[in-house]
Amino acid sequence: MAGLSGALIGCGFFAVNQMHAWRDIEGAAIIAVCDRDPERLKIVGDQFGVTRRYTDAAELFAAETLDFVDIATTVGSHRPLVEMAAAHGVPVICQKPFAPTLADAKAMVKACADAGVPLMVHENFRWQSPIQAVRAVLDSGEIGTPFFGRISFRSGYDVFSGQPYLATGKRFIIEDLGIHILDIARFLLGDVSSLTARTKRINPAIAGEDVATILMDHAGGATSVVDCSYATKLAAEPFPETLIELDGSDGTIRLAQGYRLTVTGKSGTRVSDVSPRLLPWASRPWHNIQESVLAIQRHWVDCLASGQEPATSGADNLRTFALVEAAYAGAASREPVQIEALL
Ligand code: NAD
Ligand code: 89V
Repeated sequence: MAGLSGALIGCGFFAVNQMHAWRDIEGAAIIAVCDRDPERLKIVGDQFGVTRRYTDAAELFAAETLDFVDIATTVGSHRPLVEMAAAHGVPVICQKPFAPTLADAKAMVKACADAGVPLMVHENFRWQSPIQAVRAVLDSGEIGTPFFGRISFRSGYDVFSGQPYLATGKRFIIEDLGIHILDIARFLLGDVSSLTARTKRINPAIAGEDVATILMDHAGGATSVVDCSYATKLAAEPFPETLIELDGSDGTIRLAQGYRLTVTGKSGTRVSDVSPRLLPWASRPWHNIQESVLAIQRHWVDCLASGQEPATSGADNLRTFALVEAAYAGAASREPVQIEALL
């Protein structure tokens, strides 16, 4: 395959991981970078040897011939940038959270569909190798039909030092982190028909909620609990591990802290270590997330080559995003929320 030429927009905290991953991927290269902050532009441009640099995305699109653009800015700029990419006919990856509201997200999906350009949301948590290992066990039929799931992320890790904006938004844990955990629940147990949610703010120094508990009915018949907290101080900090319990008609799956996978099923009990690889540029404890960045970006390149729709396409992500909106609405009303009504 001839190499794809891409551009990165947004050279902040997380984009550095995306740039490392692009360097590891054959068949694609970042040939231009853009950030409205000249200092960030210089840091990332220098670190990765990219000399074509822009402080204005409109100038980038006007000047470059691109096979794709990778948008790694924060949520407020996602809609204008995705629509700009669509207007230029450039396939686009957009970081999560995809948009500020579901209405914006729907408009972005429509803009790309109307322009005929592929759109993938950088929803990378389902690409973590331990999560893929759980999905592989489910697909093998070893535990039969799942009827219960608990997908849990509870931590006391200081995410605010690396991402200060997380402390200031009215919405916090569901929009930023819960969105990943809700997506994992969909990935493992299928689409959701209704949910009930409760939230709390424990840390007085932040504006949004830092605890969320969500009970979901899946269309396929399973029930799940998604629980997230950044107010949970534990003896051994699990950040950024997602812990999973699945009960099926023929057995159980447990993904426990330390990436320990226990499967009890038709052929007995098996315990394995499903730790992610520590890539040469990665650092603990982020290596789990960093490995998934490489995996999702490889998937994008494969999809562009084959014409296949990405697993976390814009259209797919509307179904995850609807769960975020529903969780906030349900926490406010204390009533169950029907998901189809939002889509
Ligand atoms: P950041 O604030 O460190 O970086 C964002 C960068 O985008 C900044 O340098 C800013 O100047 C630039 N920017 C903003 N608007 C722009 C515009 N219109 N044109 C050009 N540049 C613009 O933020 P971050 O922590 O790197 O987060 C970026 C995104 O990545 C967020 O949406 C966040 O939720 C997401 N994120 C995802 C993961 C994950 O695992 N998927 C992890 C962390 C962050
Ligand atoms: O993955 C993320 O979106 C990050 C973090 C893991 C810190 O929540 O913001």
